[in-house]
Amino acid sequence: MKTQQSKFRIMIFLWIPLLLIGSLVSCKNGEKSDFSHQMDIEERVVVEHVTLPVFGNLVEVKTTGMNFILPDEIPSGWTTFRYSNESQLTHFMLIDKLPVYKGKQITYADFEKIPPVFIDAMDLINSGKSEEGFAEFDRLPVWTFDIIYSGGVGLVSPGETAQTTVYVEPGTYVIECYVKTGGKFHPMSKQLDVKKDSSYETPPVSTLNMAISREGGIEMHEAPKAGLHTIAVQFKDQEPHEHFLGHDVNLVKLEKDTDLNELASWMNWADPDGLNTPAPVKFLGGTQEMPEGNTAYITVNLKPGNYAWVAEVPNPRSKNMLKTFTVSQDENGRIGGGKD
Ligand SMILES: [Cu+2]
Repeated sequence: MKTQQSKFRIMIFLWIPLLLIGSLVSCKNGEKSDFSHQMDIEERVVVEHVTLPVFGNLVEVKTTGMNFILPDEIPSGWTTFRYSNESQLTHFMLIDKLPVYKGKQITYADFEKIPPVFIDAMDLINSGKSEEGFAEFDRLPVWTFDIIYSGGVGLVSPGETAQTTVYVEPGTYVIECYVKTGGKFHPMSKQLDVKKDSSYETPPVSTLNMAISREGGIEMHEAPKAGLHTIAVQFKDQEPHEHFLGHDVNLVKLEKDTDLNELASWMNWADPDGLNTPAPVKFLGGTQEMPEGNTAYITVNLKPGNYAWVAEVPNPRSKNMLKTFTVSQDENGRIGGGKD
């Protein structure tokens, strides 16, 4: 724990000059299989005329304002989170597994002490007091660094529905989103209890494979064609980046006027303009960060067009974590990597 805290402080120290510079400048692979062979489909739903398969237990999550609407308790095992954003703002749903600290289960009430620290820190950073802002993080409870980020659905734009399947262990969880409105983190969270169950142990079946790591960035060697895909995202490693969080994968629909540099800088919460709504692009889900060795499954119906995968990290392009690609009707889909 002490080591982690020291590392955290060192990272803050190293990171402050980067923030100041930034402020000055900008003030494992699954197996291929046909869907007909899936054993775990329990329910199907029609989304834009396509049936999305469900793997394991289906948990429907809805946002209608600054809220998460979902059951208070779900069974453990493979779980498909289908997240409908019916609000006017971009959100995501990150699944935090709360730790047991000194023999005591950390609760939702304990968790609620964290967002105000980030809000106060960001206020100071936004007013140019970066050093004071980062000093605020000393107020974080020590167990903050034992929270396990356990996947979830990536950024989802207003009016969109996205679906991601992850394995959830029994435990006490919080679902959260820390996108900003008016420069302030929402905050937006809900307690979720996961009870031990053995009904959902069959892993999803993927049609495409992706890996993400510090060394290779986002790697996806098969070009997706238009249609329904379940993409296995393997977290080959996981370590905090400059913003103290690990890497994740978000799907972006690119338009002719999309500015990839603007998108890249938006992906860093510590940038005063980062993660602030409205988002500069349309987000179509993805997976939140998971510990090394885990695999999340993104199920998406891809229409022809231009897209990007992007991680919510500072400077994603330099880390090969902003990858453009084209989805075509024919065999000519291609993966790109740095289109301007
Ligand atoms: Cu949100």
